[in-house]
Amino acid sequence: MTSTRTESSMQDCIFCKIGRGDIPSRKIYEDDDVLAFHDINPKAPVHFLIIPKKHIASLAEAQPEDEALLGKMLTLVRKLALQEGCVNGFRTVINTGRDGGQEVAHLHIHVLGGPQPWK
Ligand code: IU
Repeated sequence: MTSTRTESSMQDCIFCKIGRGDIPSRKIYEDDDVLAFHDINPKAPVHFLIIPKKHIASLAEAQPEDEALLGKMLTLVRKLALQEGCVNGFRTVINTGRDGGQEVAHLHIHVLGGPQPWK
């Protein structure tokens, strides 16, 4: 992808806008690299998303230089799941591409939890 295309994707990308704070979200965690916020259409009692602030379209687009960022996001899963009360476990999902059911073209980790039944 050329830098021009990357820049236009970032301008249009709804999760980039959420990451910049241009669109409000129910944040549960933020630092310079990462934002976590409640999913607008929760599929479980707890359902939040962890996104990189950097525009990465999907897991399939992640590059070797993103390794530390991906590790940070995965490490945050447990910490934030516990913070949100998922003491008996949680589910993590990363939908990737059209056949993976990805609807928003900005990498995100779904974290779902809370007392069953919900699955
Ligand atoms: P998917 O993995 O791309 O299919 O999931 C996208 C998720 O993003 C989905 O669960 C939406 O409810 C959620 N979402 C959101 O939380 N806020 C938004 O403004 C939009 C989508 I657009």
